[in-house]
Amino acid sequence: MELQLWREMLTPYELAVDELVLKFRHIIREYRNVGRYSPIEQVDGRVKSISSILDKMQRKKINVNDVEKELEDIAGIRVICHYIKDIYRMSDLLLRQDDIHLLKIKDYIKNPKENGYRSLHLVVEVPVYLANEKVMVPVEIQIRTIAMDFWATLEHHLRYKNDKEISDDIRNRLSDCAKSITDIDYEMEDIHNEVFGHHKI
Ligand code: 0O2
Repeated sequence: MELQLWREMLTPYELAVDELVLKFRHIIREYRNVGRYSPIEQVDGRVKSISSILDKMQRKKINVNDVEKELEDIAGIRVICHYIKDIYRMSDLLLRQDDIHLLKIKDYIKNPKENGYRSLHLVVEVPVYLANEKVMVPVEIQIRTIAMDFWATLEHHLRYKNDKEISDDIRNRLSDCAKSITDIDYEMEDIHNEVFGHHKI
């Protein structure tokens, strides 16, 4: 596909990312305006680069005509929360908005991946208004704690920025790190509950 066609195809995804980042920024602002702490530490969005899309198409043997149907994370939002309970609260808050249509939930917190990866993934559809039409755009929202993000960021770097295959030993050590980080996540949440009680945020 020509570069110009890729750019045209990706435009609605860019608008959808902007829209969703804004929604989360509004949530953060609302908490801060009433003097409450915001359970969201950070929110970022991106549209997958053309080269990453091509890599993933190759890896998953996806034909160019099926790319929009098959790739759910062309548009991606990452929301970093403080505590595990915040992840589910933020997900509920978002899904209550009536222009957000849930397509899929993958709960890698309740069911972590074999390598130890944890995060809540929502695939939602949002309306985007182009000059002459309204289109529904799928967006993958990854919601995770600071601790989950710490592990995922370093693991991603070790896996993707490395030409060598990861050995079983390294795989096991990464999985052990994921377990320790999970324990710390729960302990920090316990401490938070003890200090602040189980107040609704
Ligand atoms: P990037 O560079 O972050 O965009 P798959 O991608 O085959 O694992 P699928 O069905 O496409 O699986 O969707 P899934 O499981 O929801 O994963 C999509 C994204 O979640 C990945 O995108 C990563 O961002 C993140 N992710 C999933 N599993 C892992 C993992 O084991 N480690 C880390 N660090 N991140 C993970 P991309 O396109 O793989 O990468």
